[in-house]
Amino acid sequence: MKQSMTSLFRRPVGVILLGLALAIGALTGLELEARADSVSEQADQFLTLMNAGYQALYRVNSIAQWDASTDVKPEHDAARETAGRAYAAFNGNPAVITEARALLSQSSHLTDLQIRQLRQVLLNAAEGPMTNPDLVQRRIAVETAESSVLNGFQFKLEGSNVLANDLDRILVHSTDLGARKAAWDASKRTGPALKPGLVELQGLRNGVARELGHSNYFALQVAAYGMTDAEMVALNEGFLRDLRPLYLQLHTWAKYKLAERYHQPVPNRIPAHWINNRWSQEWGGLVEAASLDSYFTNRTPESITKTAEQFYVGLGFDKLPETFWARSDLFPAVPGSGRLKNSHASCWHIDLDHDIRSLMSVESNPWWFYTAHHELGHGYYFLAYTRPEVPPLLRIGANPAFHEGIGEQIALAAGQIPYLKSVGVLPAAYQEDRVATLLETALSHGIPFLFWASGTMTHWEYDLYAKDLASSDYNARWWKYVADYQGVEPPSGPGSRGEEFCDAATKTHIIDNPAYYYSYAIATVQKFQIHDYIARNILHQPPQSCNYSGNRDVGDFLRKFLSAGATKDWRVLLKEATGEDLSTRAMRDYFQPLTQWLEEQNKGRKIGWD
Ligand code: X8Z
Ligand code: ZN
Repeated sequence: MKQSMTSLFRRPVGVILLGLALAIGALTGLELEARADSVSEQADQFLTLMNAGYQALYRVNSIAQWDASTDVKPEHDAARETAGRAYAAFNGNPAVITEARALLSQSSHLTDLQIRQLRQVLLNAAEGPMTNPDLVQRRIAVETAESSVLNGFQFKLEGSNVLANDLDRILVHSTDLGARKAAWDASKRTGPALKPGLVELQGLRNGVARELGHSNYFALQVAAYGMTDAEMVALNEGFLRDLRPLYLQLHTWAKYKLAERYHQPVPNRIPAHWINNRWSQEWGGLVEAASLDSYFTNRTPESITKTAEQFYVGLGFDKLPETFWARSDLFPAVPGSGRLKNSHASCWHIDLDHDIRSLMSVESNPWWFYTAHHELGHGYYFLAYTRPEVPPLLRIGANPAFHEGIGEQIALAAGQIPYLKSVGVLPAAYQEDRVATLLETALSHGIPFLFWASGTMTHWEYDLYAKDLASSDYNARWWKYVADYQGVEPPSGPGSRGEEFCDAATKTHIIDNPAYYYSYAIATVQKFQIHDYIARNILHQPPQSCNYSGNRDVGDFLRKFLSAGATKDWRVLLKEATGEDLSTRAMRDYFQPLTQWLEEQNKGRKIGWD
């Protein structure tokens, strides 16, 4: 997802700036206090103003960021920076902070909805507190410059320009280890270009968070869950503890399989370029009997996004607004067009109303099929909570993991064989190999992903912000976690990725969506819980092989918690929806049939890497 903000230079410049000036002027006076005859009325007046200013500037900021991400050029970067400053000038205004704090100190006179909005005002302020304008402006400038480097990076392979999709294609299909290593190496070249900015951002982001009393930037992000940073790390470690036995079996099976594929001795840890993903975060494509590649070769990229929309429409959701199709940027930039765009998929709630857009580079293959369903999940969540009962300040997920989880869960459902047959992606005669499907699901969007997300990403970013990780240790720490949590090593062996590289910075989120990645881990756990509930209690079908297609009861069930946005506590929403607290129970149940099969396959093999 993209929480964002822009085009101050397009239409509404005068209106926005005038409104902004009036709003700030109004806040700095004490008129509010004089006029309001009760705390609650005072809060209502303040929140009316905040919601209006926030929504207007959110839109301005989003459009500037959208332009900068879809067409990288200096004038778009300049507009993004200016819009970012205007957004911070309003949301981080010291008068806003003082007023929100004063109101919250009298919370016994406030409603739950008012308290939630006021807390959100303070979280928004903490991203750009104008109690320290210099810090905020430097953060915005460095983030703009870093995104520009990342989004405009020209990958090269043997001297030729290539796109990220081209590198991914080699990692997915090539069996030539030399070509695989070249693609992997090429994908890591953004790291050194991004490292100096990341070093600056480490200090600037922590500085910004500390300005309003958060202990570090990681803690500020985790505050969206109502948790401390240490609690978040402990939650993620719990996931890893629960799933470690299954991961060790999968890791063992995978390394034997890969050694056979590449005619190599079986390694202890898996060399990163043997795996189909630049960061070894997903291990798809290892199970030939479950490969769906051939069923996508005759489809168009357009049909991929339309099929994804159809999934949601079948559950009773509206078609996407016409503006979604007119304004989104869904396909790779045309080679030679000179346009460079962000290659990472995202979905944007531009105006916190009905202007929703997705930025993707869709090609016709199973990975983009999955990702299109993921992105539209964000889009349908935006639309579900865009209603008068949910004020703009609370038009966000119940927590960030809810936002990631919905599309993840729909993508899980859209990958199930009975569904794929019912919509004609697979022929009616397709014979499912149940173990193969389950193994592919575990490898591609389940278990290794958690060891990357809860393990490597969460721990490295925790160290970066909460432990002020020294820049001389960035890469060593990165590969220590890759080795310890994922059981993966660099292509040229341990110790071959010195500090002249910065492999963490090659991951989009480290630059663009910092201290957020545990949200995907929680989303992964939660998607199995919600899917489990739907399969057992609404569809009465096995969770591993079911079909949501056309089921309005499933749509009604989802809409109930999606439409709440952040007006309710996420723990309450999850419990109300599934009857359970957050737990790996459903995930373990889902893959339970694999355990015995894996143990048989791995008989006599050394399990794990230590
Ligand atoms: O970043 C994403 C989405 C955008 S919200 C495509 N995902 C994570 C990643 O690519 O690393 C989806 C799953 C994990
Ligand atoms: Zn997402």
